[in-house]
Amino acid sequence: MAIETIKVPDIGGAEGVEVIEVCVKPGDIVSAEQSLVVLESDKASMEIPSPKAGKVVSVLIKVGDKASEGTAVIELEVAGAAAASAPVAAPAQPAPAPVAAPAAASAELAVAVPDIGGGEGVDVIEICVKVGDQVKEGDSLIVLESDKASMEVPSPASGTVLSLAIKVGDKASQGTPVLVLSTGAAAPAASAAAPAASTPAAAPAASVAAGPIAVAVPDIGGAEGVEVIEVCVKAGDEVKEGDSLIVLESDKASMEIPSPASGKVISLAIKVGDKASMGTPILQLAGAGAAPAAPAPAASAPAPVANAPAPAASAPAPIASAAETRGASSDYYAGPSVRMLARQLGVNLAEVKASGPRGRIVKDDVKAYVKSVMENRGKAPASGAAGVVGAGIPQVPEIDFAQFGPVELVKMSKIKKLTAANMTRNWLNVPAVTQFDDADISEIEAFRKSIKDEAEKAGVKLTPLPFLIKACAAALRAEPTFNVSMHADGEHIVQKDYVHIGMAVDTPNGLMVPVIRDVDKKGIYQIAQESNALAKKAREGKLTPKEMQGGCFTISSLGAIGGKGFTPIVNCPEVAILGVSRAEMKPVWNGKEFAPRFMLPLCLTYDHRAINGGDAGRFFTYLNSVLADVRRLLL
Ligand code: CAO
Repeated sequence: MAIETIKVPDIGGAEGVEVIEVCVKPGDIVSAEQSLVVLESDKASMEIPSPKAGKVVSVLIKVGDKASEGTAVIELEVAGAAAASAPVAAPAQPAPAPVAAPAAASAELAVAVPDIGGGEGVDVIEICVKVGDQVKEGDSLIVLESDKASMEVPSPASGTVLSLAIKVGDKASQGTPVLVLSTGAAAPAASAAAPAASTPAAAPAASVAAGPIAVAVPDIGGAEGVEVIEVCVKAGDEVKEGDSLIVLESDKASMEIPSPASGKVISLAIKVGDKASMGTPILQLAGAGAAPAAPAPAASAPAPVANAPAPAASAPAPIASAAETRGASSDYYAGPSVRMLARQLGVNLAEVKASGPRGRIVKDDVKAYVKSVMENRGKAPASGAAGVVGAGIPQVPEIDFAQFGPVELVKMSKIKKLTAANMTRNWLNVPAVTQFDDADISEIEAFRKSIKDEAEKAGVKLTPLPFLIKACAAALRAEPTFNVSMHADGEHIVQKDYVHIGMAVDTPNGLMVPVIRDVDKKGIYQIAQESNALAKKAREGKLTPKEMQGGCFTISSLGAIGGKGFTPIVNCPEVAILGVSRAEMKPVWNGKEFAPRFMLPLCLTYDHRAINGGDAGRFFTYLNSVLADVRRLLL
């Protein structure tokens, strides 16, 4: 037996990287390659594996420590060999070039797994192509995943896939045949295209000057036209050297571009959605002094592919809002071993609550998620308890419609996809009841018409909608059972003491629900002005997430379009929604005779967990009384 000190290996020159997790304790028996600690810079996370099997004698590092190459991690009792200060093997990382060996002096190219940093028998978890596919140079062919890193193996050339030599579940090492490619030309030499987690080189991109400096995208490993997915600063912000300025994301990796110096952002030259390459201007920085060399965009370390943390969702969202995008786009932040565990357990990481630093999902989070799902099996799901509802619902079979006639596949907009997901979630979660009634709005209509011209002169387009919004606010105050949300714990009701009302707007991109705040404190003109402005912004696609959040109740008006009634779907986490159809002049019996009255068909859908039929009846009666006599709005 010998005691060896296990140290942090070469982590690509990174210095003082924070220890965010210590995975072992004294007495633990570890196997070779088992993770000892997790390091995380603000750009990448990496697991440091044990170079050999043994028993942990002592742990020399703790969470919060800063580690660099050579920092002692543990003392390990190993069998045989004399004690030595053993450097550990660097964590497996995707290495640059796939091996492309010419199959013959023909147009066929046999593609094999490139040098993957010494990784042996690494799992093939995805085959991205099939025989007959056309691939471009750099397209991913397969995805490999060890418990330390995941990596995509890109095609070294463009061509057609002739045959596959590998399948999901196979174990791959350097040289393992992947496929044969028909390149349509003499086989090219092995390409040096970098796979997923290649490390962009450091390159100063800021001009060196005492005054304002122009900051541009540094060398990002030759990548061209990479999409800007986040701009982390705005004009006027003070940034420190190393602070992230923008985040770029290709289909292979995401990287943050740090500030090369401290200073104040004068102006931005880039926006989300732009395509960036080395040299693309980012911003002007003032007061930066002599700009130091820009650090590399991503930590030059053996970093596994880790998605950037999702932007925080600030509030429960209406039908389409930024708060919904996290789950929908599977933006989560987790190391490869956590991803592997999640896959083994069939866990969708997008549904797991992160407890690690900077929103990182750790193994315990995955386990806690599985535990809660198991515990909740059979229990009635609370509102928003995603993941435990809808299970077992048979899938609608996929149908080839082309067999019946000509068809075209039209891509759904992001908002339409979000709306579809949210409608399904709300439909499955809410035991909803819809009640119908006709409100007599003859007086409101007469009043509206009498002041319509005056309103127009004041720049306000006055439709029945602002009266309805105002009347609903009064009804929410009168019947506070409607102004609640179900708490996610399934044991509480959240009673609200504010009245924010959402209105569904039909836009070319899909349904949006902007929210008018504090409706109970506003007059009809102000509500009309705000609803017109929000509807305009919605149609122009300019609503901010904040403008779509915080609603207590939604009105969906199809009055201008037509129809006699419909059953709107509750917009969770709200508990009720009012559907409005087209008002019509109708004969109404007044006790003596039929009188012509302007009747507005209303449909009130409510969540029967929060609201009883009696509550709904009272709400409707109150609402109708306010709509029947506009003076009541003053009360
Ligand atoms: N009955 C009769 N006429 C009505 C009416 C009603 N219930 N509601 C509106 N109208 C009239 C208006 O008075 C206006 O006519 P005038 O100019 O002569 O006064 C005309 O219809 C057009 O109104 P509008 O649509 O411009 O304005 P609005 O305030 O009624 O509606 C908005 C605004 C944003 C709600 C609407 O444009 C919209 O997008 N509605 C669709 C909502 C939707 O898709 N809901 C379904 C979602 S759930 O499946």
